[in-house]
Amino acid sequence: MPLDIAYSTCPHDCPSACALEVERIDGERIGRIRGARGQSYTAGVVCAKVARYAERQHHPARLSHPLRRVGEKGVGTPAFERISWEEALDEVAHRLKSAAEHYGSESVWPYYYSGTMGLVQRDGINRFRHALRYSRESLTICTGLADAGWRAGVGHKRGIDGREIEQSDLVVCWGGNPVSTEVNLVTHIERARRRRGAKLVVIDPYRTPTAEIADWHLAPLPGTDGALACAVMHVLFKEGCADREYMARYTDDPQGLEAHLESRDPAWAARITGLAEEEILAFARLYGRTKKSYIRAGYGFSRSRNGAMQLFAVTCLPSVSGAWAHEGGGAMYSNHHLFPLDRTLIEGLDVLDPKVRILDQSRIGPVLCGDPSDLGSGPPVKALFIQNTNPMVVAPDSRLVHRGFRREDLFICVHEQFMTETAAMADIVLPATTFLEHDDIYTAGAHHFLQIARAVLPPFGEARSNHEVLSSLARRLGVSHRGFTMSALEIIDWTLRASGLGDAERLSQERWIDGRPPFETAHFLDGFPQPDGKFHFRARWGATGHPLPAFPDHVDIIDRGDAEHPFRLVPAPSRSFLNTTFNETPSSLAREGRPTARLHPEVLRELGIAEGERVRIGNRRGSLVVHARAAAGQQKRVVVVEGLWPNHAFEEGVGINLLTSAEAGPPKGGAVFHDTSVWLRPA
Ligand SMILES: Nc1nc2c(c(=O)[nH]1)N[C@H]1C(S)=C(S)[C@@H](COP(=O)(O)OP(=O)(O)OC[C@H]3O[C@@H](n4cnc5c(=O)[nH]c(N)nc54)[C@H](O)[C@@H]3O)O[C@H]1N2
Ligand SMILES: Nc1nc2c(c(=O)[nH]1)N[C@H]1C(S)=C(S)[C@@H](COP(=O)(O)OP(=O)(O)OC[C@H]3O[C@@H](n4cnc5c(=O)[nH]c(N)nc54)[C@H](O)[C@@H]3O)O[C@H]1N2
Ligand code: SF4
Ligand SMILES: [Mo]
Repeated sequence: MPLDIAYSTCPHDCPSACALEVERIDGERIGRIRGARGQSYTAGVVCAKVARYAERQHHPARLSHPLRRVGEKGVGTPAFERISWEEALDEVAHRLKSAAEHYGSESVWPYYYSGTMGLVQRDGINRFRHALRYSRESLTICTGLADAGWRAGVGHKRGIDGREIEQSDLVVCWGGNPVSTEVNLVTHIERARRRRGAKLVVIDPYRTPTAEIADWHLAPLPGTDGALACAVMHVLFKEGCADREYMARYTDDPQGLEAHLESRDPAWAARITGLAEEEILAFARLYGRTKKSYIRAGYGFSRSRNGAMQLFAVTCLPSVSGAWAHEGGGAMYSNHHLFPLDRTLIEGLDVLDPKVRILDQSRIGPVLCGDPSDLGSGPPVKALFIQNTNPMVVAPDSRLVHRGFRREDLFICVHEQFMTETAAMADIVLPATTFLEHDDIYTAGAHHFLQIARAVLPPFGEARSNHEVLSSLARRLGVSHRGFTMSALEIIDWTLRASGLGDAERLSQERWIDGRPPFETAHFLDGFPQPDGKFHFRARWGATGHPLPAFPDHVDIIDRGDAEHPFRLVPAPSRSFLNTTFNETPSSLAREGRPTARLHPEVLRELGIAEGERVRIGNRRGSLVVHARAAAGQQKRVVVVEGLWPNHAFEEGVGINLLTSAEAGPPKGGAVFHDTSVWLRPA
């Protein structure tokens, strides 16, 4: 059978955005997927779940035609009947229109996230929203807190090129688990270890697969990294490892910072973090004496009420040591704003009305349940149109989310590839194409490439792309915006040209553009992207009425727990699922086993639970049962449940986000998944 290699880009919500080479069989099916060798960040490597993407692409449960729910909500496929695209689109258009007519346009909430990271297929929903004055969405669930923390000091969402890690002598993975969540980073770290004997330090509350391969694992309590970072800086100042010349030139207030840190010594941080004082001191000395030190800030330690501050505090380290100035030195969080892309056409910024209300995506539970602090003076949400996300599982405080989705007066349309637990709540379900079946362009969190992926397969069944569906609805709703008359490729072409980045034809041929800036700019030696050109030790948080101070610190606003809730839950990502994507493929399910709590061996003993037995975890929001597993390398108070399992994988049908809070982290919102105190009992 004829086999050829097609080029693509991984669309999933993963910093790596790998350049892919896809085996194509008969032009209809795919075989194995490999990482492109020629793209120097991907460097020929992809994760196991995407290597076997054929399992997901050709999964027997892919949605192939539009469906109308005729049975109970939440049951899934048996509760739906097949309908035509015409019927489905007519009904959705009718229901959105009637909600807007009766309750105002803000009663419609187009709700999305990053199931695909393709700019056209992901963000086109904003053009639809703005053209119809539907409620806006604040994208807080993943990056809200981390963005605020990074920007407070550095100013702009770009960092030191991961390819420079080859030149580093010390790599610190801080609150991230790249072995599971961003495998390509490990390629570059391993090169530095092999070639230069670089050290790898992992800072994570539990022994992740990344901690297992590290030279050194520091396991603080969740939500205490601000204290650790301050103590490290305290030592740098005390022991002559602070680069005063660098700070005088490139930072705003080094004297103020030094005075502020005077009282924040390792003994103070040891009390807060639960680490030993000597450990903190030794790490500070290692960091302070290594100029080519590269901090890879993950998202994990930003998912706390004090998360923006935690990330900010860590970005201050290379500004005290001066590591930013050295090749292989500095820090990295995300590069999503590296390319100055003109997003006007994709997102319909020309028709955005800033007066339209903004709803917080992480608070979808409270929003749907009518919380006045979310709705403001606007109407209740009466219609949801969902693409690219699975809030019935991924959003915090599931109890409220589920109650909201069960409302009989709420119209729900879900455009999906699978009958997710969110789709099962919909009135109309529309089948979506995968990245192999539509065109798009991609920036990346972790690297410096802008990439394209052209469709390499025909759409499965009757599946249509996000762009096609939005265009058909827009026509039915009388929207005249030109974006809805163009193809995805025409939008890509316009966007590239308007951004001075060539055109679609050229990018299709070249596959990627390397946007690495010159060394001086990349390392902020021509100034930090702040109004005064300096790194800010004094954060201007850009919002009022929040509890974050200006200087880096431990801010004690976390859910610390109490006598009734002595444990701290970390519901971290698993290796074989990507959020909830892949939690439907047989090999991922087989590798992950079942929902499991990792507990300190002494805690198991104290609870009288044997390895593999059931344990109930709960707090004021509810409780659920998982199986226990003894895990060394974490503090006694820490409980880890890797996910994201479907709700139905739990005995009582509700998943881990039953326990997490929908409280918005300061300064401007953000989900606080890893900031949850709980109790444990034998089940
Ligand atoms: N296989 C796989 N890959 C993924 C994903 C997935 O679910 N599975 N998800 C994708 C997405 S959407 C994202 S945003 C990224 C996320 O990838 P990461 O940047 O790795 O961030 P998190 O997944 O939130 O958490 C990572 C680690 O942070 C730790 N952590 C939690 N709280 C704290 C804390 O207070 N301090 C410290 N030091 N560590 C803490 C957790 O224990 C966890 O090991 O990965 C992407 N890639
Ligand atoms: N407990 C806990 N909860 C978490 C996290 C955690 O660490 N712990 N992580 C949080 C984070 S970081 C994130 S980013 C969120 C992510 O949560 P989600 O954004 O909901 O991510 P997924 O679960 O992968 O859902 C994406 C959905 O998009 C669909 N999809 C993919 N491509 C397309 C397309 O082209 N068109 C359409 N219409 N659909 C498509 C997929 O089939 C999938 O069902 O979860 C958050 N929730
Ligand atoms: S590592 Fe991330 S970007 Fe690369 S193939 Fe896997 S999911 Fe996709
Ligand atoms: Mo995320």
